[in-house]
Amino acid sequence: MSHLAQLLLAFKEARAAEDATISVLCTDNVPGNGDAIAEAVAAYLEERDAGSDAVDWVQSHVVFHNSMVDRITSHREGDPDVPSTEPLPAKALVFEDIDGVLPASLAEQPGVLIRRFPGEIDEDHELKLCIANGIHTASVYALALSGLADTKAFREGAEFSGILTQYVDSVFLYDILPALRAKLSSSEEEIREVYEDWRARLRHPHFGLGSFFITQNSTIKLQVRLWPTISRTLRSGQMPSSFMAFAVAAMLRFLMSEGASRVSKTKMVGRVCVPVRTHSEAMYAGKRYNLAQGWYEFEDGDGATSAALPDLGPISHHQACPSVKQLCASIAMVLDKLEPKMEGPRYTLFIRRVAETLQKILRGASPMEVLAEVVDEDLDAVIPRSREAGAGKLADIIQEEARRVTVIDVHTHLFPPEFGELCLYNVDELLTYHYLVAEFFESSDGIAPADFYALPKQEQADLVWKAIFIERPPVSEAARGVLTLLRRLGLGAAMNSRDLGPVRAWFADQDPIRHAERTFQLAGVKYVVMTNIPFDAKECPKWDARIPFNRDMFKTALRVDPMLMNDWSTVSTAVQEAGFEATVEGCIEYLRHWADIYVPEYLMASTPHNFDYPVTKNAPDVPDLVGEVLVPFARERSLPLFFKVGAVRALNPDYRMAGDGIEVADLGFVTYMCKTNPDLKFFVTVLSRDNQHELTVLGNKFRNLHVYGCWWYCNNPSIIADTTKLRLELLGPNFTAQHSDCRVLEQLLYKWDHSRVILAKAMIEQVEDVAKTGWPFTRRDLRHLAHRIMGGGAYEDFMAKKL
Ligand code: FIX
Ligand code: ZN
Repeated sequence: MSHLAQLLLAFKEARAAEDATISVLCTDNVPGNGDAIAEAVAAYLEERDAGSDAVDWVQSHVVFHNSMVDRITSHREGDPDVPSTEPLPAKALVFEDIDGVLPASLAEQPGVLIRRFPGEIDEDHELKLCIANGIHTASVYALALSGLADTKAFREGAEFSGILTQYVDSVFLYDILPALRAKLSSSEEEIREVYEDWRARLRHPHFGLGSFFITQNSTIKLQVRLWPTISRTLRSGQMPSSFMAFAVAAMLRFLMSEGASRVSKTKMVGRVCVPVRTHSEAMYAGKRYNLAQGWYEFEDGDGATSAALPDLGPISHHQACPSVKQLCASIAMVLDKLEPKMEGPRYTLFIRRVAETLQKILRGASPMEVLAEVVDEDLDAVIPRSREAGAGKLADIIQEEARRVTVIDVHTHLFPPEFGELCLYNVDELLTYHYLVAEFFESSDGIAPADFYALPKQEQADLVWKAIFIERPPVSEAARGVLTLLRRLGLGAAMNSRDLGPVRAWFADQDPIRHAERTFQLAGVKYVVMTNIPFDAKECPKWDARIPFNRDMFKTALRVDPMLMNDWSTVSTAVQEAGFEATVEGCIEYLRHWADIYVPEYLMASTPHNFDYPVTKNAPDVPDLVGEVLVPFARERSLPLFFKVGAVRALNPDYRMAGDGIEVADLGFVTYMCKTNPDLKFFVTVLSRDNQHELTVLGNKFRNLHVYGCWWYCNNPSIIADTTKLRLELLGPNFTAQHSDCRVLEQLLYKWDHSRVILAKAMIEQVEDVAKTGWPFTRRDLRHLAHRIMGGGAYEDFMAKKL
């Protein structure tokens, strides 16, 4: 501190800050760090220069900003000198600047936030302590005891990643979120954002800290990271969850020493539950651990916590395991010391839960086994209705399940990155999505569609950006979508600066295959179904070249619109060009040829305007392509027919792709098809809201009909909400609630993000009403519901159904 004080004095003497203010920015991790430094500097100056004006000068010329730093960088595997990289946290650096002396440009830096109001930064600290740090502290003792030496155990694909993630999600949902919701002025959304940011880091492939390293200073960490949540929960009259009881039990088990092998008064030796044969001795913060031999040195602070707990020595003989009562007494000794002090029946019950969990571990169950049990019990526990107080009510759980379920997307226009230019991604493609282009024509300052389309893509994108996002407030669903997805990609700061340059540069940097994988993962999409068109001149060569791609991510669909339209001229030309005869049999051969290449999920078409079937007006020499080709072929290959009903193509031809309209369709043909082909399966979605009711009833009348998706002009929150509620009421969990129709890869992010929220709302309304009857819904039921209507459960069920 003396150096800083001397430096400031030097500035004073050099008159360096006559008209300016000096900002001292701390990058340590202590709350109130600016205030503490200000005090220390003042104390130093007073002592050194008593009577001088130095203290006054510092007070009037220097601002010591309180700050919060959140950047934990571990090192590259095998090379301690190279820092590992992870995505920038949303709040990497937060500075308090009540007087507004910091330059505005600082806040434009990615990850930097400026807090201008007193108390704001305290909320940032509280959020970080209770969420990020709290989650770490709730996890690492169980990890260390399980021989998992670092938090890489959370990464996708790691052995316990699934269960650990469910665990921390639950600690957040049941304990941390409600406690913070009651205490802070931040909105629930803000609190959730902090958690999601942290969760993504914890699971990120380049993130991971030593579990033992994080176990340090355990008693203090229990006090500052978990106890605020536990005590607030108890004070609000609620019970901490069984997950929180597990967190405390695991920590206390870690702090139980082998007794005899105490290294010093405060340094002790503990024993892991699951040794790791391949491990060699390692160090953390001046202490050693050896997972092969199963021991670790640790300190709990002053030794008092461990002293309150039974020694591990005698417990190794199973009979000697302390009773729950004995454990309760020990645990109470530890928890009674924490502030604020707790008492009362709920506190006693919480201690009992911790003791029971601890006893299971002491009796030989591994922490991961015990955790699996906790997760399982939670899945089968009856969930309280939302009108009842506390966390983990129906609404919370449904939102959570809808947020986390991995979805399948049954109809898109996406292509795998291996298909080159057909795989659309990046901000220019996003801005020239036809939904936005149509909005642009509504708002544009006179540019004719033909002139617009004549421009290069980037210029089109610039015009759309300017018209929809800069010159007018972006409020439509399609515009909101762009903003959502840019933020989800971590481009929020660039986007808010309204400059497309950095955004374009970011996209240009992406490796398409990695970018696609990451986008699927971020959007929580398991697979998408493409739209594969044998009549398409751009797509055919990709298939002719047999380009390999990831079929687990991209499934195929054989699109046959010209056949459905009975467009004999297009069909016969294509069939002949492919080397088959222009006959009914030739058409079927043609479909066989493409089906063998694609291996499609279904045959699909968008029914033309005024479509009707059976058709009466065909020319006598033209075959009935639906009845003679499509239907027999679908039967031969057991392929469902997948229809999209109600688009009026080229309603405004000048708008080109953005010019399709909508009609209220006659669904008579759906009834006819379902009735006359009871052995064939049909999927149907409609474009007009006015057709939704009728279609839902048809879904209720025909066991070979599956209703899916809210398509295009129905893919707006207000319509999705109504439609989904209606479907739940009439069809139960037997429909596929949504498909995205994405054309540009990153749209998966917004279309699914938005849908998850709105589908959850519809489920909540319906399930709450059912729950009023007293039906005991469990979390397993609600997970099942989300899986059926969003995760492909109902779709795959229908596909497998025997007719
Ligand atoms: O027929 C379709 O598959 C439609 O989804 C498209 O034609 C339409 O352009 C679209 O992208 C709607 O979302
Ligand atoms: Zn489509």
